[in-house]
Amino acid sequence: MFLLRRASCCRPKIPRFRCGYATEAAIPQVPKPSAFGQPLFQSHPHLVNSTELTPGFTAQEYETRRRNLMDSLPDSSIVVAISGTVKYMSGQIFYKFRQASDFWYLTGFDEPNSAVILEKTSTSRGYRMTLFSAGRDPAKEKWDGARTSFSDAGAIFRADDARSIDHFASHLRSVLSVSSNVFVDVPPTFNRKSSKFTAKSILNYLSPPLTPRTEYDSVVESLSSSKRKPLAPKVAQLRAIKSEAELSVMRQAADISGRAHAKTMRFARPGLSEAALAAHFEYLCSLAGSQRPAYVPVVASGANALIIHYTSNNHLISEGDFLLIDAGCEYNGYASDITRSFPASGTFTPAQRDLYAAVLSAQKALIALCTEASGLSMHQIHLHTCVLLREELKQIGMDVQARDLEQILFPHYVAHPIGLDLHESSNFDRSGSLKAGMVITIEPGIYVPPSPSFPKHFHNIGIRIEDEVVVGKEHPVVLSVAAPKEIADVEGACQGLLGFEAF
Ligand SMILES: [Mn+2]
Repeated sequence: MFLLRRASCCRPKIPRFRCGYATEAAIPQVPKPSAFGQPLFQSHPHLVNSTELTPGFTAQEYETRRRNLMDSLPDSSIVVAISGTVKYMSGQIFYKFRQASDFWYLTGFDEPNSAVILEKTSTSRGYRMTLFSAGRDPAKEKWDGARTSFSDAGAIFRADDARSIDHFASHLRSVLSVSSNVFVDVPPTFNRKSSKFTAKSILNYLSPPLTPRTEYDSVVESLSSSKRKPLAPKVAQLRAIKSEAELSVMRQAADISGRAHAKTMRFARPGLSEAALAAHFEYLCSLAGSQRPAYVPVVASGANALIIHYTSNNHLISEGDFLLIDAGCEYNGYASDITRSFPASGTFTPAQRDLYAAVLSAQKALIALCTEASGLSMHQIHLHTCVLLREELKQIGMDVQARDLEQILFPHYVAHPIGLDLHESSNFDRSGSLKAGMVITIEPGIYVPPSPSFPKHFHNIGIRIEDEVVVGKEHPVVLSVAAPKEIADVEGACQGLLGFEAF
């Protein structure tokens, strides 16, 4: 009795999101190991519900994405999307696999060494889908875990045909001859050395080589023709506007990260290492169901906060330090990205308070502009940031030139689109008007170097306040509300007055 009570009261609270916990009475009985290469309802009902293909998304959602993509392309087009590959840290030591974003967006299929070909047709579906994957291999699965069979892959992921990746090159060749436009991306990481995106890399990319060299070469020659067009800008147009399901998952990702920020404020204290705060944040996110950090976190104490991408995170926190944490988790495929700044002591000094209030005031004014009705572009919001920050600084006794602001005090951009990727910027038009359903960050900052040009009491303070904002027709919606931001709330979180415990 005693032991039982002790055990139950020591258990962690059940986190708010699906993360692998269930009450004992409701532990679903499923066969182990799984027969699939990724969590599905059949194998992981605690992660994927009966209406979903991947956590948070129905098969119909993926169907709609493919349909929208094919509808945006001219007749006689095909789309070729390639999976990610396992990346290696060193020798045979691999990193945890992460699927390529566009391939994931179009299929929901989470295995490496896979590809999909979509052929535009005049059928009611609008396209034909062929999914290529590694398929079952008991010898390899004994080492690396289950893979989805071709028949399951076809049925579950709604492919007209699902077959071995060994057939990819020959199938590609057969459809190339009857297509006028081939939308395909060469994986951008492949040819860093030469900085050239050659068509050859697409087939080299799939490893190990799966069909004879000669067959690759002939397909490559076809791909090199003028038919070939980049796929990423087309998919980016769709990815820029988030669906309700995407917004829901992004809110959960931001909620997990926001609560981890609040708890890490409580956990922080002078004498701890920056690394301990990073570890604490990542632990809390993982426990809440996040699959990985969305990026290497910045945990910067004192003057380290002046380094925008400070990620060594290995100094000790001193008494009186102001801290900057830029950290976010990835949850069910979607990134979150939040920055908070707070005093290590739990109480702002007058100088920290003045500078923080200036950045916060600008940040809130900028968020209010994130509407379709404003007619503004992301770039106009950036320009407005520079004006606002100068006005705010003037009010606290820092009268700075525009040049000093943009080159020294606020040297980075104020926003970037976010979604499956942390920075969905490469195909995003910064000068296009914001549209409802876009999600962007708003992240003004001020970083004061120890220069006689600036008031001494602000020296070595670095502040950034970053939220994720859904652009609305008339009103913006902040996804990252769980992370305390107002001065009273930040002090409350640090001092344990907001109801957030450190763990
Ligand atoms: Mn960011």
